[in-house]
Amino acid sequence: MEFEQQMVKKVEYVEQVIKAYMPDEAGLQKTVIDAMDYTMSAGGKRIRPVLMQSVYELFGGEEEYVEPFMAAIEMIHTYSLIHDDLPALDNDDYRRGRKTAHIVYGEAMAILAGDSLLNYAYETAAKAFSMVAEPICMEEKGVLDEDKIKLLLEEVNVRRSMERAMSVLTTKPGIYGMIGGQVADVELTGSRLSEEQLTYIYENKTGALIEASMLIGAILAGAKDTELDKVFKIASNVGMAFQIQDDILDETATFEELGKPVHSDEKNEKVTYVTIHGIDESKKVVERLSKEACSLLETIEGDCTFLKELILYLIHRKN
Ligand code: GRG
Repeated sequence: MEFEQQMVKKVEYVEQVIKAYMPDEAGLQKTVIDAMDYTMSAGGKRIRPVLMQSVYELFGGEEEYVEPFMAAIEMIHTYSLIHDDLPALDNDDYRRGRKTAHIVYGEAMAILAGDSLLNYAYETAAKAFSMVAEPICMEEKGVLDEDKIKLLLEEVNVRRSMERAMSVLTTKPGIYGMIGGQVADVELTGSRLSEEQLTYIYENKTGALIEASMLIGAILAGAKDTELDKVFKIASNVGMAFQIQDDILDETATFEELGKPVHSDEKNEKVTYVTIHGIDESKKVVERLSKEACSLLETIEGDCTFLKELILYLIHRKN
C-alpha cells in the first residue's frame, strides 16, 4: 500500500480510538466536556498517536492496550494547544481551522478544558491496566503448571511495561519536559537566545511529547534498553526537525494551509531557528536531522518502511 493510503488508514484508526475514549457529554460538567471535544475533534495531524502506534508495530506489538495510551498522548497535546493559545500565552484566535477554545467558550472554560484533558489523559491511560488479566486471578488452588507460570510471567512483564510507559507519560509533559520548555520559551521571549537555550526549548516544548510517543510505543511492545536508546535518539531528531519545520511554515505557509495565523512568531517577538539561521539553512537542518533519524531506524530489526516515509513526509509537510 502507498504511504498516503497507509497514513489515511492510520489516522482513521486514531480517530476511532480517540472517539472511543472521550468522555460522554453529560452532567453538570457538560460544558467543559463539550469544550474538550471541540478542540479534540477539530482534526489535527494526529502525528503523536500515529508515531506511537507505528513504533509499537515496528517492535511487534499487536495488543489493544496501546490504544488508551494513543488517546492519552493526543489529549495531552491538545491540552497544550488550548493553553498555548490563551491570551496570557500566544493569544491566538484560530487553531486547527476553528476559533480557539477561549474565543468560543471563554477563558475560564478553556483553562478548565485544558486541565481536564491533561487529567483525563491519565484516567484514560490507566485503563490499559484493566485490559490485562490480574496475574493473581489466574492462580488456581494447588500447583501452577508450566504453561500457567509462563502466562503469569508474561502478564507481569506487560504490567511492568505499562508502569514504565506511565512513567514516561507523566514525566515528559511536565517540568522536566514540555512545560519546562514552555517556561523557558515564555521567560526568554524578547531576549537574544543562545543556541543552547533554543535547543533546550525545542527539545522540551516540542521534542518531549514526540519522544514520549515513540518511547511508549517501543516500551509497550517490549523493546530492549539498547533499542529504547535508539528510539530516543530517533525521536529527539524528529522532534527538533518537527519544530524547525513548524518555524519554517510560520513564515512560508498560508492561514488556509495551517488553519491558524501565520507569522505568529514575529507577532510574539519570538526568536526561532529560522530567525537565527534563515530559511535555507533551516530547511537543510530539517533534512539532515530527518535523514539521520531514518538511518538509525534502519539499524532496528523489523519493517521500518512506514516510519521512514512518515519522517520524510514531515520534512515536506505543508501544515
Ligand atoms: C500550562 C499554561 C500552560 C500552558 C502550557 C506547554 C504548553 C502550554 C504549550 C506547548 C507548547 C507548544 C504548543 C509547542 C509547539 C509544538 C507544536 C509544533 C505544536 C503543533 O503540533 P502539530 O503540528 O499540531 O502536531 P496539530 O494541530 O496537527 O495536532
